[in-house]
Amino acid sequence: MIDKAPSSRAPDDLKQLSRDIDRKSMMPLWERTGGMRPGSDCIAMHWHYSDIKPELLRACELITKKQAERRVLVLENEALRGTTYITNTLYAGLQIILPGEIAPSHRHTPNALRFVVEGDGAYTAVDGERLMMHPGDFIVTPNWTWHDHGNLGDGPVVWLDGLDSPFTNFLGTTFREDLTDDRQNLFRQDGDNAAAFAANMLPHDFRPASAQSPILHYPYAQTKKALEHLAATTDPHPAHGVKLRYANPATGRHPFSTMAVFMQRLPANFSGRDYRSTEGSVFCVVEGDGKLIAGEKTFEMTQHDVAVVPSWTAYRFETSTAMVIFSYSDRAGQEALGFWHDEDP
Ligand code: GTQ
Repeated sequence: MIDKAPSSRAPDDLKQLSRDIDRKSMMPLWERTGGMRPGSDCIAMHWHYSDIKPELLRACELITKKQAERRVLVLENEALRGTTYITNTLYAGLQIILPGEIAPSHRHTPNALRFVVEGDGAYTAVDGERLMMHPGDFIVTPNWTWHDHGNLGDGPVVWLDGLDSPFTNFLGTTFREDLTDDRQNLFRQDGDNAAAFAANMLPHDFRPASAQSPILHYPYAQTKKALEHLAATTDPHPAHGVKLRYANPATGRHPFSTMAVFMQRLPANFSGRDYRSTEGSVFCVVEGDGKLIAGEKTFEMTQHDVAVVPSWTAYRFETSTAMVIFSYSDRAGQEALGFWHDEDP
């Protein structure tokens, strides 16, 4: 009989087995605690812009853009200190550039997004074209495209960098390269990219070469107009208000293979329903004030504040004024791999 009852010696023998196999880099699965469940060790967190901004300005006095290459304060999840990650799959940092400065050109395999927080007159050059940045704009830096930043204005400009570097690190696929010149050759005219891809048309012979959006710049002026129109003519979703997803026109899907990107508008005095999904999300307040209640925590959010809600943590919004909130998440990657799941009661 194979399935006979263990003898009285069994508990000691079992412990001995665990010790012996440990030396051989093995472990008994039956001793694993926790088991299989959604979510991660990451925690929901909130960064007040009033805490971030003074430190960015302090960094401006202490290190030049050239020395720093990118003058960025990285928002790290408390559960992931030392990694540069805000969730297991996402990076977030706030970058500041002063008038006249240049952030030298480089390229890397992680995809990057810029969300312009404050200031005017800066540009990011991507793939041979200069894109002027205005507050509320969302800009795509597809992986392996050369990019450098500059500030032609007369005040500091701050934006949020969102990267999928945890994906490339996890997969062992992180490469980067510096350009010898600080500035890349601008072989395209201003407006070329928008003319070819952002007029609800595509060049007739366009064949997507990658999963990233061919549109590089999604101006806030357009996004705001759409949100306001929908807010005036439709009922808000009970959890999300009016929420739009930035689309890749070549696929109808997300602007990146990994990151989904959104802008939502919540009306004044909104009391949102709880929602959770397997995606981890980074939120940045564009306009207005309100609460983000994530799990047991309540964050009093105001303009330019950033918050993170990790996978499978239930959250909801309560507003005082109307609020506009930008966000990005790893939903695109989860959907592509067939793992995304949500709970919308
Ligand atoms: O501006 O190219 O926050 O390469 C991290 C890595 C910004 C950038 C970051 C980067 C950049």
